Amino acid sequence: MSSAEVPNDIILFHYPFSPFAKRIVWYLKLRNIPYAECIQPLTLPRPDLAELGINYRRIPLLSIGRDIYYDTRLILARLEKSFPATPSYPALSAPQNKGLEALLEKFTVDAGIFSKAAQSLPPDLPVMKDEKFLKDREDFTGTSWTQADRVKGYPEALAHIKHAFDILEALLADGRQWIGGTEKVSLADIHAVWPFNWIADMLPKQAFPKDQHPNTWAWLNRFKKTAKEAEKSGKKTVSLDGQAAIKHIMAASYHDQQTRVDAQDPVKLEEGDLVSLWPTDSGFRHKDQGRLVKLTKDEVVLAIQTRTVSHLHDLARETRLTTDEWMATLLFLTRVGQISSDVRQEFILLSDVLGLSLLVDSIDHPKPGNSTEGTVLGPFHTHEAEHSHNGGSISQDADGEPLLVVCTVKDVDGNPISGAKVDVWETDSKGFYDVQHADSTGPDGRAVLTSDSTGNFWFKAILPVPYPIPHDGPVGGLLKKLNRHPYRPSHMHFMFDKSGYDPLITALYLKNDPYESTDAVFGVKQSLIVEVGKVDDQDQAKKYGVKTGTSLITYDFVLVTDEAVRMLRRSKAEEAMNSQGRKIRFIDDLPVPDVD
Ligand SMILES: N[C@@H](CCC(=O)N[C@@H](CS)C(=O)NCC(=O)O)C(=O)O
Ligand SMILES: [Fe+2]
Repeated sequence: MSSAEVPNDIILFHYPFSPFAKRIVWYLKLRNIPYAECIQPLTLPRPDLAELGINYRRIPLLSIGRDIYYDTRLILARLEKSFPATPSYPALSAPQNKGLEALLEKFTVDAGIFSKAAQSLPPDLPVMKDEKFLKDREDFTGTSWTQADRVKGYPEALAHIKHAFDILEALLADGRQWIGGTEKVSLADIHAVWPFNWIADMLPKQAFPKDQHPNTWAWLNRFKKTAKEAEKSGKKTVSLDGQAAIKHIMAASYHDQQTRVDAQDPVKLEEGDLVSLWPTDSGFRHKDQGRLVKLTKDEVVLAIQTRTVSHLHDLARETRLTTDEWMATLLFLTRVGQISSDVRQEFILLSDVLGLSLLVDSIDHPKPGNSTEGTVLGPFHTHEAEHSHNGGSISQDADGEPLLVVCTVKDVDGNPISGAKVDVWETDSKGFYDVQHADSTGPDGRAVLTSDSTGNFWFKAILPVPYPIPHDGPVGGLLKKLNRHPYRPSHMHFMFDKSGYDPLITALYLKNDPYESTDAVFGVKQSLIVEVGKVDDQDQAKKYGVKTGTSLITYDFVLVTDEAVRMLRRSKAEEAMNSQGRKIRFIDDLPVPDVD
């Protein structure tokens, strides 16, 4: 598929400062092959690429249809194959020079000229004063880019580059116009020219004086002029923004239909294997994962899928899903969407009754044994609650049984945490949250409090009652089919927020509730069950401004630091994967299967 906006279905992802990208730009321009481009930022992040599921960080990349090619060597080989010479796309490669082309490519890509040139970038270049750029390139090369370390490397880098200039000068010594001895510019020139052109533009001229390399300088200028002319006379390149590029790629078809996995390849991989792939020279910290589609001596092709997609496919494979079953699922999900609104969130309910909300919470917010466990958020938290002071009442429901709640917030060592933001919410005495009343006039049964200097907070509320989750919609229908009731045991929700600590979303459940062990959303945990007491002495009643005999809940909440949770999340991931006999590695804190 090709459209007017994306000529030849080609999109080049690059930025103008990249000498590697120039190889491709020159090639396309000199061969008169029209294409589109999508300009990328000079440093990470590159959200367009991330949205395409690409981790590879090097520039340029080139898409043809739905296939995305990494690395200029592969891109050029692919373009040579896909665009054989025609009168409109004149040949650039000279058959008699194939060997020289290969040698020159090896020389400029693999002999380290680019990295030595990058090492000798002059300190007065604007990017070299940009901390963000320097940090970004440290990630790219895995080496230090501090001024001090760079200065140390200059002499060796310059000597290396000078040696490379000498080799070019020798190749051009017989006075030839083009490096392959051709009449016109050829692919051999493109393979040779790009790092030297970059160096010539960038480094002070006295580093490589013209009189020492006269033929090289003349050839560089000749190339530049020829490339410029080709650019002027050819079609203007179409520029796409990221979204347009993504849209085009996702709607395109695969360009390369000749996929096969070479069984003789020493890596012994099979089609469909989950594979990680990364460059070994630079940008090696950014690894892609995908299913192996093609493996030949020159090419590895992966089908990049997000894990959700590959697991969804596995679900279908494993359960031998029928067309009817899948259609019923889609119609069910459609109904879940249709009934949802600003005040009704059927998807959260669905996630809750499937036990998924609780599972996700326990994976993402694991809690060490001595801290308060989390539980489901549920669909009824809002951001409308008013700020309340300690001792205030959060409920205006006169039918509710008065309740005093007195709590502390501490860290795992028992130190009080002051200034923690505490969100509290509960239903009215009929089991409905404020947002469920069509005639609701504002927040009720909810408040935002702040723990005081001793880590205490307290408020007046009403005794929670059991309530059914909304069950007049598709989720209710599902529960019925499963012979499950829709009730949640009596509870009150709490959410804690304090910088440096892992956010805690939890709830307290009343002991001896009839639904204690059959909660429709699996939220109850032993450690969160509380016994309701009574305010029994006068002093206490006075202190909190309640009558003696008022119901009382007390609880000591314990928060854990972000860092402790991060460590625990990691060790639990390792444990979970190892117990399934799977080897994993961590990439950006996410466990991914390790293949070697
Ligand atoms: N071997 C790769 C090298 C590409 C490369 O190193 N490109 C540089 C820009 S010239 C790069 O990616 N720099 C880091 C970045 O832009 O993220 C190729 O031929 O495409
Ligand atoms: Fe609730």
